[in-house]
Amino acid sequence: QSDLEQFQVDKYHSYGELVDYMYELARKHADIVGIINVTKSFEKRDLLGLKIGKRTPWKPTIFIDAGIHAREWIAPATAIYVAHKLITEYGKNDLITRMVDKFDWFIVPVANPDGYEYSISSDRLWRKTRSKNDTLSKWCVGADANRNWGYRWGEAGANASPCSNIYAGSMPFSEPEVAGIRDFITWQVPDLKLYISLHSYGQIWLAPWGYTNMKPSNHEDQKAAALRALDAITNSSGVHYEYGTIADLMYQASGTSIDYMQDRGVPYIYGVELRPEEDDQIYGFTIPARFIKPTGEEMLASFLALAEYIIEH
Ligand code: ING
Ligand code: ZN
Repeated sequence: QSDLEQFQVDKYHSYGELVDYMYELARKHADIVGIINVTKSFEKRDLLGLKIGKRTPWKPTIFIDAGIHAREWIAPATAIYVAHKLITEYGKNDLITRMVDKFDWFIVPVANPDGYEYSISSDRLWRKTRSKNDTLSKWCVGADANRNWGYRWGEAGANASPCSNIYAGSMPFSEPEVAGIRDFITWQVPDLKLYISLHSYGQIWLAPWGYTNMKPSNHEDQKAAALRALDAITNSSGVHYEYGTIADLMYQASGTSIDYMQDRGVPYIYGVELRPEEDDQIYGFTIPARFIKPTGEEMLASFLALAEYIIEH
């Protein structure tokens, strides 16, 4: 039996195992899958992802990242689950086939591999990157990769202390992972239509902005698309996700990837807080692996619904 058949998408894995699996998918399905090499992490890991789509030029693109926060393990697992489904159901499932034909899907399952590995080896609830800043952060390591983006950097809902869990970093894009994703999207992702960043937890579907309670000018269209995604989730699993802007529904947060993409003019942008629900008292970030499949299924359904909405509009 090959590695591909042995890999369990409904289990948690080390970064190395996920990388091996991505290479395996690209090798076995070379007609629609390629490995993307985004950058190197602070600790010199290759930050890799998948490009899923037929090899034809000029397609609109969808970019999904997960694991920007180390401890949110359900997010990388969900991204891998979705990727595996898009790839293995291509040519079998009609909706998947159509949406893989129409779009290039870029999926980066672990945007913060150093932090992810650290959350496995040393501190399960680690959130930040693992960068070391000699002058400032003698004792405290890492920055919040979701406060490090260069739009409204360091404003409300971010912290200037390296010891804070929402430390914005020494400057915008100080974290190589964040700068690498910015550069990749700038130079290698033409016609980006939909950006989704997977987090946990709370079952919340988030739209821009994070830095302010004001609404972007295309808020109503983003909301209409999001409601389609929420319908798809309901039809898939029956689970409820709340919808709102980051600042309205959660808290003010500046320097997030969401706000950066909105400022760049990407038309549809969402952050998703995956399972469990917000007031969950049992699992939180340490949600058991048996929830990967239903969470993956509901996200796949929602992403496909968004892709369809985008084609219609
Ligand atoms: N929550 C997010 C945080 O960075 C968020 C809120 C989610 C902002 C998605 C932007 C996009 O604080 C978690 N759980 O990390
Ligand atoms: Zn997060």
